[in-house]
Amino acid sequence: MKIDNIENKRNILRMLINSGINITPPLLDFILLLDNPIEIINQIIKETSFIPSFKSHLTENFLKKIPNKEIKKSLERILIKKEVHIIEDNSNKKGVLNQNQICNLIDVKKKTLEQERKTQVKNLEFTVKSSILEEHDNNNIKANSINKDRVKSIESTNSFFIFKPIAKEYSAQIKILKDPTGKIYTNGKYEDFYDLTLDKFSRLKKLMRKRTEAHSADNINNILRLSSKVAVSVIGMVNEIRKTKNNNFILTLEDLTGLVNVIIRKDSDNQENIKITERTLNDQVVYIEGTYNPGEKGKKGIIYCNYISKIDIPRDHKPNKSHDPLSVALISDTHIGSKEFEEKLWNRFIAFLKGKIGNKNQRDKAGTIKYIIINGDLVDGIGVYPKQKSDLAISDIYEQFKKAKEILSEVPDHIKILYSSGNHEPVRNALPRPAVPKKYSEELINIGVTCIGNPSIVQTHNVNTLVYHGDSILDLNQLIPGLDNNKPIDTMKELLKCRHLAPIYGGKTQIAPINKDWLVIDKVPDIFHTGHVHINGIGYYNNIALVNSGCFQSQTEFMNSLGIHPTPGILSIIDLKTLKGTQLDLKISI
Ligand code: D5M
Ligand code: FE
Ligand code: ZN
Repeated sequence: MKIDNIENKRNILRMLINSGINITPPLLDFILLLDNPIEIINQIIKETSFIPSFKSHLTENFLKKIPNKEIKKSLERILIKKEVHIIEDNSNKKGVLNQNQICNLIDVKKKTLEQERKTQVKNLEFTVKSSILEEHDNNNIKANSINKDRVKSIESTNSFFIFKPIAKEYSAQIKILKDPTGKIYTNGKYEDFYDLTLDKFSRLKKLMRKRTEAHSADNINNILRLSSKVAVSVIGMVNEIRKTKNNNFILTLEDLTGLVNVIIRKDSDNQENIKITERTLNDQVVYIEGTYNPGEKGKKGIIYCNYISKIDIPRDHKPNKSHDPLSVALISDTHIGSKEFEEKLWNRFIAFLKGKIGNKNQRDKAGTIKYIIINGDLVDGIGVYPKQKSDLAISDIYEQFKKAKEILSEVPDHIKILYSSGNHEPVRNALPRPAVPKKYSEELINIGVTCIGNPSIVQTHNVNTLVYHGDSILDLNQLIPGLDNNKPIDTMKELLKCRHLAPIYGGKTQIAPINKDWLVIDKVPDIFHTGHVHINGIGYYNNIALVNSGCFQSQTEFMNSLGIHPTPGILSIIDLKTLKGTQLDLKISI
């Protein structure tokens, strides 16, 4: 045996012992002849982690006495994938394994597979190909488009597989970095709105100044004093935006020193300027570069814009990640108490968390879930919209919470639940919202649920999630061309670009008059989680993972009248180590 084989053998034995897996010396020798034995052993370890008979008190001596049937089975599975490769390579191997042996092994595998099919024994699927779990890179993919043919493999209810969630081995690490609960008092005076706007502007201006180009932006009063054409730059809040009959845009910008008009011409050399302006709304903060043209004899001057930008998220933003192989499930809008609450889908979610459904990959994924964030509308509440009563199966708010406690008690204990308030919770509707008061949530707290306000920032295992119910998404969709309710991710990107969760006043989104603006996105999150629209989405923006968590409620009459077609039961999971997103459609097979 070659020196590197001896080293490999030691490593392999160490890996196996650490994983509690038995192997016989002949099988070990066999593996060492393969192309990449360490990789194969890694796969075996991964694949056999659910097989109870692999659990043993292992020593090297013990290894020799243990039958290796199951290891062999696992190996066959791997070999069938590698068969062509091995056969091609065989002529170069000087080891004991000949082509006949390999062919025999493959024959055995084929026969086993045949038999399995005949006896209708459902087996675990180990290939990634068969998984309905969709890994997303920088794409915004609709879960609805998941290929249904692949789905059949999800059903694998073999009772002999033990579910060992890795998340159980880690203690929860939760920090609530931002939560408005208990800090949102208002005097109820008109001046409170003024204070809020001042705070919004000064926070957003500070963020804008971090952009290198905006370092030397001037105050509006200084610009208005200019008496000749000169290049200027300014940071201002949009007081008004309109399109002229020639399809140019005129912005009225405001800062603490004055107001100035800005013209953005439709034939601007930089068409990006037009694209940004089309998506600019009142009360947003923008940075403008251009030429100031002083007005003649008492007329107001105007800035001819040649560059406009929003604060945005730095392109090279490096998100925080966890060192541990854990993940967070992001949900919202269960609407417990509503006749349309999809309890069957909820039960599938619980079964998934318990490792009772899903193929090997899906169970592995379920085992990594350490946290669940519920982003509002856990209960349907009472009196939230006209004629809601006829949509309610449980019309008492306390009873709704009792039911919530019942169903959340089913979540395995090692998973920590955070629960933030939506517009259906019994708290004030205006943003920011406090956590649900104890008189409703006491039983939830007793089972370990942490109640927080909305918006909040939650750190789980080093990763910061901005939790915002999403009330303003509908307003933006109505006002910005190209945005629509079926693509919540695009709207979430707009919110990130303007660094504000509800950039406009006066729409459906109520904002409380307080002296601090809780809706400014000061801190760039690692995960941005919204709900409310009831239509799921997953994507990325400058390395931030974006999730709109859909719902667990089917369409109500009210939604029907609004033309909203919800997508219940699509579960979004974000891996905290990689920030990769996974969507699982719980509707498909049970
Ligand atoms: O919101 C349920 C769905 O209805 C979601 O898609 C938002 C939409 N919705 C809610 N309220 C309104 C109003 N007032 N106008 C238009 N669309 C609305 P939920 O928060 O669960 O009731
Ligand atoms: Fe909702
Ligand atoms: Zn809502």
